[in-house]
Amino acid sequence: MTKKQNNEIQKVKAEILKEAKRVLEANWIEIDKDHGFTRPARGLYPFQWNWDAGLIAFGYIHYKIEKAVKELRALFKGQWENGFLPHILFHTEDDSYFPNHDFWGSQEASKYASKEVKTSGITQPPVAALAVWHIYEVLKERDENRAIDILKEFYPKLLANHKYFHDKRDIEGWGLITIYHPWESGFDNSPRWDAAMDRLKPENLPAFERKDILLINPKYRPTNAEYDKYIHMVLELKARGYDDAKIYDDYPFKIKDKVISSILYMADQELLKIAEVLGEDKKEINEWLTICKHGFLNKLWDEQDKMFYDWDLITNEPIKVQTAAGVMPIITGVLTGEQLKGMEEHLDRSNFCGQKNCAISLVPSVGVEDKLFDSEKYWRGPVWVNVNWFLWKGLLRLGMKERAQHLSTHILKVVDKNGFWEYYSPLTGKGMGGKDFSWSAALTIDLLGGDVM
Ligand code: 2M8
Repeated sequence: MTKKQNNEIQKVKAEILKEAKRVLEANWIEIDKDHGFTRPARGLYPFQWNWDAGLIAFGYIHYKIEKAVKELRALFKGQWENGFLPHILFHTEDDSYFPNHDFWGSQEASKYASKEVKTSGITQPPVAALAVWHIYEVLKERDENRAIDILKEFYPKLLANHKYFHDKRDIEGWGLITIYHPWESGFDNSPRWDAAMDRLKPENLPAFERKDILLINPKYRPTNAEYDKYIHMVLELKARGYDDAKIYDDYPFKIKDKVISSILYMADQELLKIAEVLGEDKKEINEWLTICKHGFLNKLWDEQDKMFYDWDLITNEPIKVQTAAGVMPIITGVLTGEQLKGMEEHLDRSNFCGQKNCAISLVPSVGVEDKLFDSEKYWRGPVWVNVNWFLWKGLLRLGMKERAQHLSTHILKVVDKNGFWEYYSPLTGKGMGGKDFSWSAALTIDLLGGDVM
C-alpha cells in the first residue's frame, strides 16, 4: 500500500469514527453523575435495552470509558432481587414506545422486581460481563486500581445474573438457556420462532396501539398478527407473576435458544477471568462452562445438516430452521473440528455471506437463498451489525484472522456508505429500521479500536 493510499484509509476511518461518536452522543441521556444510558434509536426505542447497553458500552470503552461504566451501572439499577436482568429499563418517561412500563406492570406482578426503576418482565442475551471485562482490560493499562474497583463493583451483580440463568432457565440441566418470548432472544421475529408462535391463539386481547409502525414503515416491522401474539405472551407471563416456577409449569412458549446460550457461555468465560483477578471461588462458574459445552456438543448439533438448531421444549424436538443464528455458536470457541468445518462451509455459501448476489458481503439474518428470506423484514433477512460483530469476535478468538477481517472490513464499508442504521438490506445495502442506531455505531468504534483494515 502506498503512503497516499494509507492516508486515504486513515481519513475515511477518522470520518466514520467521528460520525459514530456523534450518534452515541445524540442518543445519550444522563440520569445523574453516576448513571446514564443510550437510547438504541431515538423515538423508536427511547429507553435502555439490556443487550444494547452491553454492546453500546463497547463503543464508549474506546473514548469515554466513564460512560461505559455509567451505562452498565444504569443497567444494573434494574436488576431484580433474584438476579434477573430485564430487557427494558424505563429510566425516563416517553410515550413513543409500546408496551410501556404500566403494561408490563412488573413491580405489581413480582416481589423480586427492582424498586429503583420500572422494567419489563423478560430478559435478553447477557452481554454485560463481556463489556465489564473489556473495560478492565483497557483501563488496567493506565490505572490498575481503578480497573480492579470496577471488577469488584460489577462482579456480584454479574454472578447473580448468570446464576439466575443457570438455575432458573435451565431446570433440565442441559447447560442451555430457555427463553419465554421471542423478544428475549434479541432476534425478535426470526423464522426460528414461527412454528411455536403458530401454536398460540390469543383471545380477548385488550385494545392496544402499536407505536413502532407510526415511526417506521410497517413493511419493515412484524405484522399485527405477530404483535397480538407478542402482547398475548406478555399478558400470560404477567399473569404468572413473571415467576419462573409458574412459567415452567404450564406456559406455552419455552425454547432452548442457541444464541442466548452461546452468549452466556462467552460471558461465563469472562466471568471466570474476573473471578480469577479478584481471587474469588471459580468452582461454580467452571461447572456452568462444563455442562454448557456438553449441551452444545450433544443437544443442539445436527450431524446431517452440519448446523446448530434451537430446541422446542413444548414439542420436545429441534427447530429445523436455518438462519444466521445457526452459526452463532462459533463464538463459544468450544466446537469440535468437524463442527467448525460445518460452520465454515455455511459461511462460504453464497446463501450466507451473500458474496454472489449481494451488495454486502456480511452474514444476513436469514440466508438470501432461503425461501423464508425477506430482504427488508426485521430479523428475517437483513444484515445486523451486532450479529456480524459477534462472529468477528468469535473468529478472532479462534485465530481465524482472515475470516474475521473479512467481516470487519465489510461492516466498515457498509456503515461508511450508508450510515448507522438498525439493519441493512443484503441485496442493496439500504439502511432500514431505526436511523442513527446506537449499537451499529458503538460496535463500529470497537472494530476501529482493533486492527481492522
Ligand atoms: C428490537 O426489539 C424490541 C423489543 O425488545 C422491539 O422491536 O420493540 C430487537 O432488535 C432487539 O434485539 C433490540 O434489543 C431492541 C432495541 O434495539 O429492538
